[in-house]
Amino acid sequence: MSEEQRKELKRLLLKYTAALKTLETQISILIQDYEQQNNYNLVEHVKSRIKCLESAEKKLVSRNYEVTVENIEKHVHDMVGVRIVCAFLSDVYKIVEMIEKSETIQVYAKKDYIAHPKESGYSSYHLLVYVPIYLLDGKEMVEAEIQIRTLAMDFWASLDHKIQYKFQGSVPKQVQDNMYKCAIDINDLDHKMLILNDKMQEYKEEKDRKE
Ligand code: 0O2
Repeated sequence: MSEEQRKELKRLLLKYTAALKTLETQISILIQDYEQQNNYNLVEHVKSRIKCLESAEKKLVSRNYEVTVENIEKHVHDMVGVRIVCAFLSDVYKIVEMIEKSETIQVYAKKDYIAHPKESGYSSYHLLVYVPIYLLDGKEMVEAEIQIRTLAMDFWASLDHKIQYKFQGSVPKQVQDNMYKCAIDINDLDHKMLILNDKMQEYKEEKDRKE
């Protein structure tokens, strides 16, 4: 890598760091505000990261792009990533709505892998967004990806990541099929838990009315 490219990369990483900080702060404020207004905590936990250069390189190579700093910025849309994990399916859509209303975070694409799971069985809601950052030269919008999923979806995706997703080569069909079946079970559990929670909410409201 030339000195020029090294400088470019350093600056790009600074932009990603700034975007990640802005995104984390904004999301945290939105969650707290929602909790204050609704007396309900929408989120179990939030995880964030800047994609490592090795993964970014792999992504570029897999898509037949030359590995350059320019191509990372242009073609790797999830260099800045935040994952929001919540309890119930309905929470996912409330979080999406909350982020869409934000004036700081600009949503430019939505991928609903809950309504339309991937072939593997992967289920989550992805928002592709722009986040404003302010450097010496002024304002810039930086791309980021927000993944929103339930605890159950997160359990499946985290294990899938270890079992097959990152495996370089072809995964035995039996493993693929069984992972898919587990995803169906996970989806089933999410629906059952949602129904149980709704029932419990109704029960509590009824009880409060009577008292
Ligand atoms: P990692 O290591 O998790 O970061 P784009 O990224 O928008 O150019 P792409 O790759 O089609 O295009 O985006 P997609 O599929 O909408 O989202 C990619 C991310 O979703 C992945 O990032 C994973 O985090 C997650 N994902 C997608 N499919 C699966 C799956 O089958 N299993 C698991 N566990 N996660 C999945 P990375 O960069 O591929 O990986």
